[in-house]
Amino acid sequence: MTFLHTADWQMGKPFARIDDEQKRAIVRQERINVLSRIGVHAQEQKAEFILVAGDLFDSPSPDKATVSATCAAIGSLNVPVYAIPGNHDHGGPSSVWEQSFFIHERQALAPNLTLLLKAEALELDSVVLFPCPLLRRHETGDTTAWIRSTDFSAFGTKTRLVIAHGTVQDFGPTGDDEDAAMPANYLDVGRLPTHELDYIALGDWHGMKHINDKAWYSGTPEPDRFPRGEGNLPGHILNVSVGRGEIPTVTTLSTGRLNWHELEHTLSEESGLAALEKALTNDLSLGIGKDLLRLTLIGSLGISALTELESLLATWQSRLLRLRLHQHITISPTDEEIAALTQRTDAPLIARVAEKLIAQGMSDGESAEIARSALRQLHAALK
Ligand SMILES: [Mn+2]
Repeated sequence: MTFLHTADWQMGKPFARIDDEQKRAIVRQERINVLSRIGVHAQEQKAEFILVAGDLFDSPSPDKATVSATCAAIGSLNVPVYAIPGNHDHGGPSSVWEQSFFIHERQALAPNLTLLLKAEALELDSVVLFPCPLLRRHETGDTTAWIRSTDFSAFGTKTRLVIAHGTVQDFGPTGDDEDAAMPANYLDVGRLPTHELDYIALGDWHGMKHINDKAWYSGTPEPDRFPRGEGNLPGHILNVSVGRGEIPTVTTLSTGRLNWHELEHTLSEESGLAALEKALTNDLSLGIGKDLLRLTLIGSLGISALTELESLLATWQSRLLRLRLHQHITISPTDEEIAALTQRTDAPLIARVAEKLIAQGMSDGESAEIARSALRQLHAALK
């Protein structure tokens, strides 16, 4: 028996930090588009159904257009889809799942979608699902705990699948969720009666992650943030083949389209801007309208080179879906530039001012920043 495991679609994620409205729309739309790529995999793999381990929507109150577009995209998947609410789209009173508009659109557009809003076994033809829905954003209890007291004898030889959303281990100070200040939604996977279960489909961690023989995070099918640390592999879904009492065979299928890059680059007078251009064009092979880049620039540049850098960055600002810049460049006038500014026998006052600005611009802080900016203006004015 084969099925697909995915999670963290976060439909309707606003991407508010992308200033350009058109680019923001592209990044948002790609989250809907990824479902058609999941659909192709479902056909090719002959998947019986798709499990969505939480955070189908980015918020418990997505706008109507997001609800309609998501239901239509799910409806075009030609297999049943089973989903639990996660922390972003938790269940409970007045959640999206209870709203009449969602209920209407689900019936009209996505009759193949089943929401698992209760922590109780759901017996299907060949499998039993053990859903662990989140009914609030931060759950202090372990949502998988109810499974421990289940009487499994009733389920015979049907394959048993757990669907849960949360953290299974300390992934770092905030886990993978931007708003989780403490380890809420902790899942004690180690206490599950593993021998009675065949697969544990986990959601919340946005990268693909193998927890044990039976427990996996699929990660988000379309990356939605800049990389965090090693071993994070977003942009995939998992193809799972398993029967009762077997160790599942799990393979990774690629679904992501947008590339979220991270680059730290040191600029120097010797390497100039050519090395940076090469890194962006050849090494990252950044293209138009498909890449986002977090770029950290360190080092120092001369006055003219700094102006050239600004023009280079403006070009990439235009080409990329997003350029998030952390610039720690110090201005370091070339010998030529210093000479041109300070050795002006025709204007000794300018020479003295320039000398002072150069000295002030060497240090850190706001006044150094102002000095560097003043020096650039002086340089431009005298050109
Ligand atoms: Mn989550």
